[in-house]
Amino acid sequence: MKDLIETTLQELIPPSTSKLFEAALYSLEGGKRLRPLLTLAVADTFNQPIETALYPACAVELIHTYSLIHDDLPCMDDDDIRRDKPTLHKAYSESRAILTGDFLLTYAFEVLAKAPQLSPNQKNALILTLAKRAGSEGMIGGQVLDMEENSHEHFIEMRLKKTGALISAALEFGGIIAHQEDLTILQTIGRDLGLAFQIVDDILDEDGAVRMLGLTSAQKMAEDLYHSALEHIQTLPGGAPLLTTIANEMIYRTV
Ligand code: GRG
Repeated sequence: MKDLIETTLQELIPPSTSKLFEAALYSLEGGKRLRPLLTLAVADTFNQPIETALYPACAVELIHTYSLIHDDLPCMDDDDIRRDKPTLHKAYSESRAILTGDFLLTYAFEVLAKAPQLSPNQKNALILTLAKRAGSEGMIGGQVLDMEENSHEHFIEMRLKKTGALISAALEFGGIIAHQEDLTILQTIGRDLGLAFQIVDDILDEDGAVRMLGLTSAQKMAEDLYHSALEHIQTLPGGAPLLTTIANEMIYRTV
């Protein structure tokens, strides 16, 4: 499945002489593709052909990559390394990093609008879902809380929005593509898995949740959330073994 994601990303952003595409490809390279894998796994769970989910799955990865590029900028987290190589603003320039992030964000919505084999209603639902999850009530709202607010007070809310919202979008996408009317269970899984994923990230960075709760409590919180997500995953058709595997990889990752 990861191969299909890579091939589709190459189709969407082919190697070219464009400086923008060159920088976009540089940043896209090396991601684990967890979010697009979630979309494909949910579509597969509901017996939907994977091909119909590829463009939407890649749109989520484009948004995720844009968020990493902008998050790494000197005015945000000021990071030097991303995906095992220099961050985009280090390898190129700050202006190129801002514009490449802007391009990936904009292009994600173009990719949804031109996704093959989906109805206008499905595309509309995908666009609305991604806009909401990536926007002020989701990822950007979470980033604002992270940068500007008392992070202790907003401990859960910040993590749910900053990280959980896009993971939820990835799962909801699978449901929309598979014509599911009720996305509540996918949203619940997204909430638990997204929060657990961010707490694991805090643990690996020895930051955030660890400073606030201590290592043991942070680990217990991540475990509890992961098991809650698993219980919900197991109520999906066939017990959703593929989704279980990806959820497991997200929580028990070593990098
Ligand atoms: C600046 C618009 C804007 C948003 C920033 C999501 C986010 C908000 C910033 C990303 C920084 C970060 C480390 C967030 C925590 C979530 C996380 C662990 C991201 C890394 O995701 P992986 O492990 O990365 O899936 P790869 O590289 O494998 O895709």
